[in-house]
Amino acid sequence: MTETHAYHCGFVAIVGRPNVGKSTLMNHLIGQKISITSKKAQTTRHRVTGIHTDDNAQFVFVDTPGFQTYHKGALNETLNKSVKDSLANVDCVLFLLEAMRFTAADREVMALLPKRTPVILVVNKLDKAKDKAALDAFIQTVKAEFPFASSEVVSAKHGQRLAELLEQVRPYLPESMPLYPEDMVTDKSERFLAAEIVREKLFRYLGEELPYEMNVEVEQFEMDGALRRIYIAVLVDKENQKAIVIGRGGEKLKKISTEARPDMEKLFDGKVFLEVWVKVKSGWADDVRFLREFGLD
Ligand code: GDP
Ligand code: K
Ligand code: MG
Repeated sequence: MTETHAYHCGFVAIVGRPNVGKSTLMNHLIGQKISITSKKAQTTRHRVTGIHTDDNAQFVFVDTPGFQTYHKGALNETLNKSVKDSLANVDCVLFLLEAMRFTAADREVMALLPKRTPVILVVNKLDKAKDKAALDAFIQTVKAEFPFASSEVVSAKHGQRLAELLEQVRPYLPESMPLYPEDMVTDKSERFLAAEIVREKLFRYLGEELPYEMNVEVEQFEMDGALRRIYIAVLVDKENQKAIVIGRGGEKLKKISTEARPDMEKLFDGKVFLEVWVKVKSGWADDVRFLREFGLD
């Protein structure tokens, strides 16, 4: 008797309160060497961020709209509904917790978990939990509060037990042809990823000094043969914030772009020329108004 192996493909949402390790998990699940080989293949009802493809299945990991804005405060009613709807439409949900920590914020996210879609409890930061018995007890406590389909303990940062996690998800992926090319790992554009890298460095080097209202904008992204020329503006509200981002003698901004460039080269698999500067938003807005008065835009 010959057996034919059907291909499977499905959507997997990664949810959890801020800092449980969702982004770290996503990065490790889709592989260390991220090289974008194709742009958006098709639009779906989901916000796709990471794709893992193997011989038998394609796992499409999605950000859930609503969770992005979660850090700004408690989820409001409308957001709750949109989160619930999007979670009901995936094939599997990964609910992330940090080992030995189960907070009010975790419970708020938990309250939005779907009842009909399988939810896997993923206890992350295994490396931080030294006491095995305490960890088991912790998992039992959490499991008592929601009918999880299964659970897995991982360390996203150290890439521990991620293969086991994929095996837990696999049975929930429906039979389907792959939706994306096999070498595609993300549907985010290079422009978007370039801005994210600069944002990450700003967070790292400004810390507490980080201006609350700050935007990172790619003003220009052009190919010059194989060289990518990327011009990025950091938009802040006030002059004094501009000084903070630039740093004494320009050291902060220099460090930010010096570190962002090699990250981009690795990600895009090619040489990058990068220029990052800081602009005060109000001045910029005034420029637009000025242009409008003269009918130039
Ligand atoms: P997100 O807000 O849920 O996307 O969380 P991040 O992925 O940004 O991670 C938040 C912090 O947790 C970062 O400092 C990560 O390095 C750290 N982190 C993520 N996974 C692990 C892990 O397995 N072990 C440890 N010790 N730290 C982790
Ligand atoms: K974070
Ligand atoms: Mg994140």
